[in-house]
Amino acid sequence: MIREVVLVVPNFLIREAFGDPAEPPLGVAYIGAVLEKEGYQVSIIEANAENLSMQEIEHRLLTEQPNLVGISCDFSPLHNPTLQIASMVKNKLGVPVVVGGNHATAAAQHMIRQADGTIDFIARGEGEAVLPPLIRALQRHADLVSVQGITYLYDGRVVSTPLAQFVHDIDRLPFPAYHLLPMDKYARHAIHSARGCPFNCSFCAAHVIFGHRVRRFSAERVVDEMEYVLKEYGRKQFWFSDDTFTANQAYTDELLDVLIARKLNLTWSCLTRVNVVSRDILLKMKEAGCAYISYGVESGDEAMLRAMGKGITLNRVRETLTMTKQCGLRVYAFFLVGNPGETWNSIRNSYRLIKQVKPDGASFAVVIPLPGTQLWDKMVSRGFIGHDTMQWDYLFAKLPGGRYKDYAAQVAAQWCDLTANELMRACIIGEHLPRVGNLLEANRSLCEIDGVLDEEALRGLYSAQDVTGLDLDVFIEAAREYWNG
Ligand code: B12
Ligand code: SF4
Repeated sequence: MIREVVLVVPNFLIREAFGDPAEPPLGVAYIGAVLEKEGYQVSIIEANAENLSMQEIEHRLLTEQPNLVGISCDFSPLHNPTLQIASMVKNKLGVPVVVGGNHATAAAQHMIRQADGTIDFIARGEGEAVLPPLIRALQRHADLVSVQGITYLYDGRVVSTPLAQFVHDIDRLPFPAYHLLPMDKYARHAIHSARGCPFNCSFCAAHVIFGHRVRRFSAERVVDEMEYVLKEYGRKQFWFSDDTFTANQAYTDELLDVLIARKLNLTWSCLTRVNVVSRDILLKMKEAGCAYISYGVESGDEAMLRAMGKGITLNRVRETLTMTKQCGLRVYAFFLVGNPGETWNSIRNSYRLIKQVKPDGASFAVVIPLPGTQLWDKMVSRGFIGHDTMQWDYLFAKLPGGRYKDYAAQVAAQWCDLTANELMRACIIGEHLPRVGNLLEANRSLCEIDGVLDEEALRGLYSAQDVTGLDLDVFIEAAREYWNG
């Protein structure tokens, strides 16, 4: 009889790069809420927020003695930690193990084989649609082929049943089970106003779980949830972690009206694209408490944007970023380097774009071929990568001081015109460009002699300013790129 379920979020082990976890994991929180509604006793071991070691996770599991364990493998770097936890659960508790999440869904066939019996099921797609029917089938000893969205081993063969339907009316989902999470560990609160993104960028895996059709929560419900989190947990800062927050501007408009009318006095931020905002929406976002917008710009090179299937033009990028700043919102621009076709010249075009539009901040990352993306399929077919060769453990994003671990760069260097070192260097310089550019602009008369950048003066500027976390050589190189761009 399955009555008690424990959901485990493995430790991301990326504190060095990101600091403490900023926001709660919504996936397991939704699943927990749905299972509780069906009468199960649920707890969540949030090993990431609580920074738990494998031994500590094991200790918690042995104390809880659940009848079923679910593990969240949303991110590819969690591939091995997930297998380790599954193996420990099988050996120590011997109860059914179900793994779900973005990476598990896209890599289901490979993962179930590799787990060699320690994972019983991979639940593909939205957990709310798969886990409850799976548990019911297990209780009744029913034929598993009737459960949609699962992958399992049967007689040594991998069986994958057809995907379950998307949750049709997401408004009927309960609020995420925040009470099961260590809420005091998060700096800000993540919330979703919709699921799905209609675009199809070659490097992006967001569609693996939510697909391309946008399903929205009602505006009232989203603001009710924000109010609930404010009252219960005192949270005043939110991040809409929707794939593309303004994908449906008519809906965003409605949501903003409700936010403004409720006068909750919250600040928030979101992630979106340059081609789905207008001046009116931006002004209203400001009025509703939006502090900054992160735009997926990806590149300042028109050919690279086309190659990524990004569906935006540089003109539109310039126009939107400028307009956003004019509307009183801060702007962050996300860039990727290392897509097929990347050269130093295309990277310089990204730097030029930064010089032109002056975002408040820029994030540069080496592209990772994620299972389920067009980039992944293409590079597997060209023989550069495969499930057996990817070393997911080495993929953690960044190290302190803006230095990058080099694995993603080594992988990407196989198909673009740059070495791994050059790709990493490109990211470090790009990330510092807005700050160095500002310093340079403010001290232009000091640093320029007859139209030429004076490197001696630059060194003086470096020692006179607070440039914490920035090496002198990066400062000089970024200043040169900015000056010559
Ligand atoms: C918020 C977010 C983050 C936050 C995480 C916050 C947190 N505490 O979870 C931060 C900023 C830390 C982050 C970091 C990274 N992220 Co991120 N992130 C997201 C984002 C935007 C939203 C995730 C979310 O909340 N979804 C909402 C919930 C409801 O959905 P869900 O998590 O998918 O959960 C559902 C299902 O997956 C499933 N499910 C999940 N767990 C389980 C468990 C069980 C037992 C079952 C049955 C089902 C199940 O059911 C859930 C409910 O429907 C997604 C984009 C997206 N659309 O998913 C990218 C995304 C998940 N991130 C991605 C990546 C690549 C990363 C990084 C590797 C980036 C980097 N280079 O550093 C790091 C990974 C960190 C690490 N572990 O090493 C990829 C993941 C793909 C992949 N194969 O790895 C995504 C899909 C983005 C993309 N464009 O491709 N990320
Ligand atoms: S990168 Fe952003 S816009 Fe492109 S498909 Fe992914 S979520 Fe949608």
